[in-house]
Amino acid sequence: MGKIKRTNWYKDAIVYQIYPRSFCDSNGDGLGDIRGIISKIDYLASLGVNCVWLSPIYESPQQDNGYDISNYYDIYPPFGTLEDAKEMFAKFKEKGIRVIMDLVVNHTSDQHYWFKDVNTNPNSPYKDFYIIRKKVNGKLPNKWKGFFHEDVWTKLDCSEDEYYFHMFAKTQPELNWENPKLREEVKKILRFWLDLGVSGFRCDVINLISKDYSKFGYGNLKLFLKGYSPVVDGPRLNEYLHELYEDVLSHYDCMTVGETVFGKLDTSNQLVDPKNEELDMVFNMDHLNVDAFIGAKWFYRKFKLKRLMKVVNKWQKGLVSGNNSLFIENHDQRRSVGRFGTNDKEYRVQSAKMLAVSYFLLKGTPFIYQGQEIGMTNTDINRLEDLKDIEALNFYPRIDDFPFLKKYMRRHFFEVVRDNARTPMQWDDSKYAGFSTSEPWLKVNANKDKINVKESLNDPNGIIATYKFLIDFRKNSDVIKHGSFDFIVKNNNSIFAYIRKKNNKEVVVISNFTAKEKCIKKLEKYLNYELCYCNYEKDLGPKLRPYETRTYIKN
Ligand code: TEU
Repeated sequence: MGKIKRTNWYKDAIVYQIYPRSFCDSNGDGLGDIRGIISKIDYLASLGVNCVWLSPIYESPQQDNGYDISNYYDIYPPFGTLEDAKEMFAKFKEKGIRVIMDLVVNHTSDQHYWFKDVNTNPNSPYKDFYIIRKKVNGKLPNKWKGFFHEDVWTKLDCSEDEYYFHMFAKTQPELNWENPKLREEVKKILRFWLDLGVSGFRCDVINLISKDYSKFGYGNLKLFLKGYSPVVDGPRLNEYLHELYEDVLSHYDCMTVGETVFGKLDTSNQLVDPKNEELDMVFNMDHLNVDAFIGAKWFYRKFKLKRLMKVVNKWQKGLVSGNNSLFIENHDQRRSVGRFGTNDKEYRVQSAKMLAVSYFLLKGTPFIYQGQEIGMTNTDINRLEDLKDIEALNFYPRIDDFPFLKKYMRRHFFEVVRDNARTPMQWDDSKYAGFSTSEPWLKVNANKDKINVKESLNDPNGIIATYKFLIDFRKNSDVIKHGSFDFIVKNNNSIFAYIRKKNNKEVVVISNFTAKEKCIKKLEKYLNYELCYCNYEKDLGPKLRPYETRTYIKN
């Protein structure tokens, strides 16, 4: 198949992220599955989204919920079969919804046959697929801890002095992209799924695939303080991604969005600059670090709107392609309601709508994470034994390493764990929230009685209605799709207000990020524009009520 002219459809995409194990369980085993997803396609179509991103559905021992793949060419059996997946792709297509798959190729599972062979066979032909080092004078290159707080080196079973490298769990051995044979294998995986009809990939920790081995001697502290520079944005990153583009991606009308951890604006600009032909978009996390010290969520700090505005301004203005990925939630983050200064109790509904409007009309491609559209909240789990996520379970005992902070860190621990985003989708108020007929793998939130899809759909003023409005508005607005961006209130800790402009048309968003009334008299000029959305009824004076948001247009 030759190269084709890409339509860049992703610029008009509205993406919904599905976390399959928590979305919908069709066979009552407590785990979501593909047939469950199929049963909800009409619902997704009714929202108006035109693309879904599926978190991994591949065969996997699920040590990291599928981000540890043991076979890239088949489905995790409890989720279904490859035939089910094909049927799902076809049904999404019928509804005009594209599917992008999660692509996890920085590491495999330790149960992948390549690694199993390497681990047991000293002469394995796959040895060079992984990053293996021998101890020299009894020493490894470094003593780093990885992202999941484990030693990054683990000994191979078949050797006394050879170790493999992993930034995540020891069950996630890191792949060696320097090896051209490995890169050919990755291309095969991409082609396989693209040929089955998927429209692209969300590329997991993609800026980790090239590493700077010359810095592998860095001390522990240096790794952290230097933003993990030996392992992120390595010297051959652009080259590898261009190779994938040239050999595979340019032959399909597809899109890629790369998750870039500790990604910086200048490196992101290289990745998404269309002339470089690497990625289409990146998921940058700067805005998620506004309530964490030094980018580490365990070091929780109070939210300040000013910090968020600074980051939003930087990326809205600074990305060369002009195409940001817009997101406030995903499967690794706690829920947005109750975060970013908002309130998940008495002002939950207003907060959820306000956040929705505030990010959705920025410049870029919006992503919605399952449950966000009904304002799902953080988990009510408060016992360690009820958590499932490897990251949290590994980290908890390490809190003791921070004697001065441990009290503080324990207090905020449950608030920041990834399981917050992973509780079962709340479809209705039945025992297991309509997610399953038996006990789910992770506890359903008790608030499913009032926070669920059925309830929200029945309410003309429900949060879903706001998302439907936003999706529709976006699809039909040239200003939102292609207009410029500017904040109209600067450096403020309460009001988040911006203007989008194209030709003579304008869209203005004004949001109150606090629970207090705020005067917006100085924005009077815009208050005379045509109001097209407000999350309160009537009475639109020059004062914003708690978490109020308004959208005005000038045509
Ligand atoms: O996440 C990358 C990543 O760095 C996260 O582990 C992040 O540091 C953490 O979640 C913040 O709390 C991706 C996937 O999104 C995540 O689910 C996987 O666990 C991880 O890669 C490994 O594949």
